[in-house]
Amino acid sequence: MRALRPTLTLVPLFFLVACGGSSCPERPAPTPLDRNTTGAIIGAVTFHGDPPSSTPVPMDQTCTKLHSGPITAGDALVKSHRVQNAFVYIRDGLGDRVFPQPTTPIEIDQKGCLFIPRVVGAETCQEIVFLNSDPLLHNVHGFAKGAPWNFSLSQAGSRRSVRVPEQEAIRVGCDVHAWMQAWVHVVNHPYFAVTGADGAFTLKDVPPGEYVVTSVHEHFGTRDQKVKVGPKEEQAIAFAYGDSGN
Ligand SMILES: [Cu+2]
Repeated sequence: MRALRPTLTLVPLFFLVACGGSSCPERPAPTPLDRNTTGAIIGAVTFHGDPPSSTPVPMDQTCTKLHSGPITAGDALVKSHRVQNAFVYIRDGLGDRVFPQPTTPIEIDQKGCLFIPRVVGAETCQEIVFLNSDPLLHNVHGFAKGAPWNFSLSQAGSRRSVRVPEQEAIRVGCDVHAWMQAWVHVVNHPYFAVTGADGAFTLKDVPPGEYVVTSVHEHFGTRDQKVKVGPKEEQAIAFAYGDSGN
């Protein structure tokens, strides 16, 4: 007769996902998307006039040692009139369409005592992983209106996830290092982009329709553009900040 062994139920730590007290229900069945008719919205975000400079970062000694050159916050990156880190998304026009829940996580690293990247987009309830690549304590404080979160990532390699159930633009900070800041823009569909150094964006697989597309920048503010996308059309729009703001 075999000896009875105690059964241990182990809950791996990585299954403990913070959701700020709100639940993330399964999405209803996605609305069929006919890819034979979908189009695209492309364009660029520009700034005209004297380009603002990114805020210098007054890092402490420990964090400064992780860098070899000058450090800026990356909050106002403009090069050749092109605006980096603008969040561009379809704000209106998708109606009640439901899209498949994304299964790939978004990652934000805490590296060199900065959040990298500084601006991300995510879908509602998509896994957002925060990790710490620095040999020191960081904290992740998400100032979400509905479901704020606040936890520590104590050492290099520490990671923890959140899922945000509501559409919201969330400022994220580190309570240990006051200069650390990131923005997580949460929407309930896949039509969003964060501009790179060339200021460009592409929203692919857009169903035919009339939309309001919005650009959000943490310093330059919000701009709207209306656009009509016909079957298989690629429509170009532009967002301009600064002197000739539209
Ligand atoms: Cu920190």
